[in-house]
Amino acid sequence: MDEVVISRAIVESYMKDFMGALEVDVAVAGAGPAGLVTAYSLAKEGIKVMVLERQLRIGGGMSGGGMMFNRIVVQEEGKRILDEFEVSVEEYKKGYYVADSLETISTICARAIKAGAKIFNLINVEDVMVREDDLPAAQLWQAGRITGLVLNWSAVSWSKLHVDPLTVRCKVAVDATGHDAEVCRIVVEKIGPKLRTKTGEVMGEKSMWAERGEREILENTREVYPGLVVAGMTANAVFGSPRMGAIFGGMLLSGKKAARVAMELLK
Ligand code: 48F
Repeated sequence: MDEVVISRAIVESYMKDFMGALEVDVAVAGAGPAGLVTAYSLAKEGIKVMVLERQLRIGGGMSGGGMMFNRIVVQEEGKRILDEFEVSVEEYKKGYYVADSLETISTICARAIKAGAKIFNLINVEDVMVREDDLPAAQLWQAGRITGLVLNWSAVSWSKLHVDPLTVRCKVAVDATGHDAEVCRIVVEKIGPKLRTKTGEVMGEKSMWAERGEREILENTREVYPGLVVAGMTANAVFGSPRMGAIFGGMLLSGKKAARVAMELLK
């Protein structure tokens, strides 16, 4: 075996995918359960989608289950999605189903990749691109739309190096960065309080309330700024809804809805 051939294979194969992903229909920030289900649902419809994940591992909070017990609970609607992914699920009590969090997240990730989603780990989304060709620059920040995500290697931000980023152009961006709603916070910081929330800002998630959190997440999964859709815990954080803890049906359902919203916007 030739080490240089191994190196060429890795770099060429990666670059082919990365170059192909620089202009996509949908760019998703965050490879937690919501982002991965969004990516899977879009890719299986033939939509060009890429996912950017800051960490080495994918899966966000799902692998840790509840308090590091690596199990998740889903309700009836969530179970139907796990059945679709062929993840093993056990009924614990009527209306409560339990699954292995590692089996769940690794299966969803594998299915997303097989469906054609391109997932890049160790890349941090640090800014957005905003454009509106017909507008004078002074009005751009009032009425522009998100046209891309700005990225850098996670290692660059972790080591606080000053290295300029690169950019991905997309027709729709999805913020699936979890509790911190990072892309939405960037929009507020750089563009102002222009989100479609009561305050225009990220309202912040409320204390644990599984029933309400799971119910409200679907309503909250929508376009929050032109060209920017929120999915998963970000949706509840942005609209000021409760967190729901280790019940994960809402994340899966939100991922599916985010894909539907993105497809509408692509039309
Ligand atoms: O946190 P995360 O799992 O979000 P989610 O998909 O699911 C939430 C649940 O895990 C759980 C819950 C369920 O009841 O409340 O918390 O909404 O996944 C978010 C992913 O986004 C990555 C982060 O590393 C994680 O894997 N991420 C966050 N900020 C960035 C990012 C960023 N700026 N750039 C790239 N990735």
